[in-house]
Amino acid sequence: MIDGKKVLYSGMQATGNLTLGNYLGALKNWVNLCDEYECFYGVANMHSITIRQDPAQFRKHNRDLLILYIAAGIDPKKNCVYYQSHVPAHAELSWILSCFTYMGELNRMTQFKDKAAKHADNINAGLFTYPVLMAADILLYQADVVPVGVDQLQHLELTRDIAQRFNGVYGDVFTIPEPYVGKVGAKINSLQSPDKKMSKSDENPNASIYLMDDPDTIVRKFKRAVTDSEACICYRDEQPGVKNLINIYSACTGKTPEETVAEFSGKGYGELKTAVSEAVIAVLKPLQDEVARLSKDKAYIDSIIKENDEKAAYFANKTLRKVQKKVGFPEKIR
Ligand code: AQP
Repeated sequence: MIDGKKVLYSGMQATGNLTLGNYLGALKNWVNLCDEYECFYGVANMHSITIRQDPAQFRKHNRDLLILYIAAGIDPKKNCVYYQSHVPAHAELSWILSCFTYMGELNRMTQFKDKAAKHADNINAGLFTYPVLMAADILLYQADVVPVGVDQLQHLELTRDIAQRFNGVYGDVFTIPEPYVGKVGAKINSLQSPDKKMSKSDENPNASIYLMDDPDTIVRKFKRAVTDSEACICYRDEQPGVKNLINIYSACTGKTPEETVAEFSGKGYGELKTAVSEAVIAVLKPLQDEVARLSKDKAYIDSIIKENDEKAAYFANKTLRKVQKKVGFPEKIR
């Protein structure tokens, strides 16, 4: 608890330009949680280097992501948006927690198996211990809740196990985090392989709508979106491409999938694609304008980075010092 509010932690990796999936599935909902919780939203850049990044591009993606958090509506004066790499306590706690995590537990993580298969030429130790760093992120801020997609539930379970194990030895040091069970965001799939999720690191640019795509690009990508030969606007698993378009339209307009199906009854895929493009453009335009405005204000963004780094470090160091004391590290002479 901070000032009577429960603490919420989440983050995104700066692994590329954000997609519509990141926005509708996560960021849009994060904004709605800002009043109810004391939120810490990290730019998870230490996680990002488990996959090779081009330094110049990576630096830009870091800043763009932080600006997007603010442009989307997270008030950086009330909540905390910060770079994970600016708070060394993440790395320090991660090391300590790795001594409370078993190899067998990490071996069971499905995301490691998936990412190792995808990046067979770079199966580094960081990819393997990624869940321990994620546990440190969450536990440093004594988070009560963590909004996670289904793909991250296993990591959150492990975080809880590590925290309970540590508390079992040393007393109540960590708050045991719960998955956030409010309204979850839409799951958006690839426009080219609609059985896979839309991903910012997808190599095919036509598979994803990027948040900064201009209207012509958005229209073109939806025109090329994979559908099927059923010629029916139905919401069912057998038609993953059409189902995905309905999900996107519904998430952008606030309608239910059933209402969307009724609206397009008897119409063709072309009409659906045009309407989806328009709905997406309408959602992204104000966001893009705000990003453009904030990007020009270097002094403001720099001041936010400094302030929020300090805020994050204050809470993180409090937990870290407690942990260091519990395990028996000698106190620093000040
Ligand atoms: N397609 C999606 N639909 C709904 N939600 C999504 N998220 C990601 N893709 C979709 C949510 O966005 C947040 C960002 O998570 P992340 O940056 O830590 O990485 P990720 O989940 O692995 O996202 P990407 O875009 O697929 O990144 P890469 O390509 O780097 O692996 C999370 O809350 C996630 O659920």
